[in-house]
This record gives sequence, C-alpha cells and structure tokens, in this order.
Amino acid sequence: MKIIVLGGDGFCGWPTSLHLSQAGHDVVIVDNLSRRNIDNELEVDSLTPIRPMSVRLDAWKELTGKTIKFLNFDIAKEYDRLLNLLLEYEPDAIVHFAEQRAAPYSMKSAKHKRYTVDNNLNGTNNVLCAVVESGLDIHIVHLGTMGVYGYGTAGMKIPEGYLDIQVVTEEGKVIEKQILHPANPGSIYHMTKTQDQLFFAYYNKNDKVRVTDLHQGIVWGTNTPETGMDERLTNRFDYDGDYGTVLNRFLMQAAVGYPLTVHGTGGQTRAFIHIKDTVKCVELAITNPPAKGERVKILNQMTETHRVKELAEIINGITGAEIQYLENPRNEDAENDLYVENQCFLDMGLEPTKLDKGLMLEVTDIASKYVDRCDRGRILCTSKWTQTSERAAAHAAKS
Ligand code: NAD
Ligand code: USQ
Repeated sequence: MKIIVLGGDGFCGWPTSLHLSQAGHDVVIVDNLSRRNIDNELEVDSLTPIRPMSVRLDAWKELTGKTIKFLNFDIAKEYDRLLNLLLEYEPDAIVHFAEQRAAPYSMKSAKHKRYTVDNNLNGTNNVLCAVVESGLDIHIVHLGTMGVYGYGTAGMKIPEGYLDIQVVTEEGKVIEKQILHPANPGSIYHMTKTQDQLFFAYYNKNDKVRVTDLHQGIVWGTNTPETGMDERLTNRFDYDGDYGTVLNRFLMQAAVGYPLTVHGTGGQTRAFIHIKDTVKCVELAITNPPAKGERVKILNQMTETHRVKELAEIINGITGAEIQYLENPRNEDAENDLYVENQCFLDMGLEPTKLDKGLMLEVTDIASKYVDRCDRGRILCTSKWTQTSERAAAHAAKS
C-alpha cells in the first residue's frame, strides 16, 4: 500500500513508519519538526540521542535497501502542499500522528493552549478537507486518546467509541440507540482530541470519508525491532515534566536515582500500551479498513490498565527506587477505576505485550546508558492546571 505518515518523526510516528516500510508498504513521512523545536523552547532533549531526519533515512536505506521519502511542512498551515501531495502520490491510507500531544504543555499558558488548539484542530480539518477535495478514497487512521472518555465509568467497561443508550419517548416507547460516547476531556490537549472526533463524524456522514480513530492509552517503552537495529534509528525518549509520560518517567527516574514522582495519592488509573504494540495496531488498522459508507471505526488501542501508585510500587520492587508523593499539579480525580473494552484488536490478532520485568529493565537499561544526557532540573512537572494569574489576584485584592 502507499501510506503517508503525518508526524512520522515523532515518538510513535517514527517506529510506525519503519514498521510499515519493513512490512513492504511504500511510506512518505510528513513532519514540520515542531516537536524538535519544542525541545529547544523547553531547553530539554530526548534522553536518547535522536539523529536528524536525513541521517535516520540514510541509515534505514543502508540497512534494509528501503527508501522512505520525507517532506518538511506544516499540515495545519500549508493546506495546498498537503492537497498537492495527495493528488500526486495518491495514497491508499494516511496515518495522522501530527498533533501537539502533551497535556502539561497544553496547560502551560494561554499561548500554549492557543497553539495546541490551532495546530491540532486545523491540522485534522486540513487532512479531512484535502481528502475530500482530492476526490480520492483515502482511509484516514488517526491517533486519538483514551482521555476523550474521561477515566471514570459507571462500573462498566468503556466501549469502543459508541455507547448503547435507551431513550423513553413521551408515549413510553423505549428506543435503543448508539451514540458517540460522551466526551470528558481533562486538558486542552485532550479537548482537541474530542473535537477531532466530531470532525471525523461529520466528514464521514457528509462525504463518506473512511476513518479509523484509535483511542490510544499511554505508550511506554522505547524501541521496536526496527528502531533497535542501529543507534542511528533510535526512537526518542521523553522524560521531562511536560512530555515524559508516567511509566517511562518512573523507569528513567529509577535508572538515574531520582525519587519516583507520584502525583497526589497515585490513585489515578490509566490505560497503557507498549510501543511495539502501537506499531502493530496501526498496521492492523490500515489493513482492516472500514467499508465506504461505514461509520467511523473507533478502536481502543490499549492492552492493560494500572494505577499510578501500583506502577511506582512495582518499580520500587524491581529497582529499590524511593517513591515520593507530590502535590498534584493537575486538576484530575485523585482516585478512579478504569475498565476498557479492547476486543476489536484482539479479534484482529493482536497478542498484547504486557508489563513485564524484562521489558521494564530494557527501558531502565536505555536510561542508564544515557544518564549523562539527563537534566535533573527538567524532571519535575511544573505545568499547573489551575493558576491564579497576577491580573486575577489584583482584581480579587480590589474587590
Ligand atoms: P510526538 O510529539 O512525539 O510526535 C508528533 C509529531 O508530529 C512530531 O514529530 C511533530 O513534529 C509532528 N507535528 C505536530 N504538529 C504538526 C504539524 N502541524 N505539521 C506537521 N507535523 C506536525 O507525539 P507522539 O507521542 O508520537 O504521539 C503521536 C500521536 O499519538 C499524537 O496525536 C498523540 O496525541 C497520540 N497519542 C500518543 C500517546 C503517547 O503516549 N505518546 C498516547 C496516546 C495517543
Ligand atoms: N503522573 C504522575 N507522575 C508523573 C507524571 C504523571 O503521577 O511524574 C500522573 C498524572 O498526574 C496522570 C497520569 O500519571 O494522572 C498520566 O500522566 P501522563 O503524563 O503519563 O499521561 P497523559 O497526560 O494522560 O498523556 C499521555 C500522552 C497523551 C495521550 C495520553 C493517553 O502524553 O498524548 O493522549 O497519555 S491517556 O492517558 O489514556 O489519555
């Protein structure tokens, strides 16, 4: 198949591009390198040394004989380039990773909130508009998030996108329906993903665009068989307080001797998936597309759930790392249970990679190898969900 990977330089996009290329697909990466620029803004760097795109792609060609083309442009701003690419390349599928994906970054300031909304919503709308304007029947596979649902349920499993409901009419007749699961975002970033869902539902209804939306949990791990082939192909490893995600952060903290930073009581339960399964799920989604006219296919892309505190205790048990309970910078429930339906991927043949001591040590090994690249001053999460601005404080003082 001919596949465009939007955001193919990122943590999930790079290993996915290599996995698809290795599987025999023709891959074109589009990325504006905004993630690398955000590292410059935050004065932090991936724990693993990631190479420039040309070095990555030359190494891939040298090792496998396969060519991946790279185009550097902004899908949220350069609509004509996106449309022309579709018209010239005529892809079968587009995988859309190209969004600002960190909740803490999206909550840092008004500027960061506005950037996240502008980038994510315009990017997704441009992709959909371009597919419609191209007249081509391109399958869009989008990376969404488990966070669109919120993390609580009424005791039932969170379904794959659609909720069964019963409505009672004035005459007392019970009507059964399926609706998009109510959205309950916990950050501006997560809110953009709930809006993405509405774009997909609309363009699917109006233009019959074929879309698969993958509601992914927190991705952990670093390398896949392909990125592990050579150091020049190494995947990025985010550990800082804005972009590092909880399990990789804890594993890296254990490796560098930093107390594990549990927010609040650590009672938050979240869904997880290993990066090796992310790339397999995306391939499964591409090779099992919805039919023309079928509603948006929503799949929960996760393999297990864990409580944050439980993760810290597991890592403490393996490495002896100290656990520190910190005031939670986020506005989120202190405790929640989470049950998630993920039968669709299991039915397609996914064999989940579960949390396992060996795999966790693989991550701490990587972290230990690059310990000298760690800036300990960037570990703590400093982005707060609610802030009293100087102006609000001044108004409060006046009244
Ligand atoms: P990432 O930031 O590492 O990668 C995103 C890539 O997209 C970056 O290389 C960035 O430069 C590029 N990009 C962003 N905006 C762009 C634009 N306007 N034009 C062109 N390129 C642009 O993030 P990731 O961790 O690889 O996540 C990829 C996707 O998966 C995101 O949409 C994210 O919401 C979703 N996701 C990630 C996780 C996770 O744990 N990492 C979990 C669930 C869902
Ligand atoms: N947490 C800690 N200590 C830390 C870091 C985080 O206790 O040092 C807690 C947070 O307070 C939160 C939980 O761990 O309760 C998860 O935080 P996270 O940063 O690992 O994940 P999150 O902000 O939800 O975002 C990540 C990705 C995002 C993706 C989402 C999937 O960055 O792109 O959409 O996971 S999900 O969580 O399922 O919505």
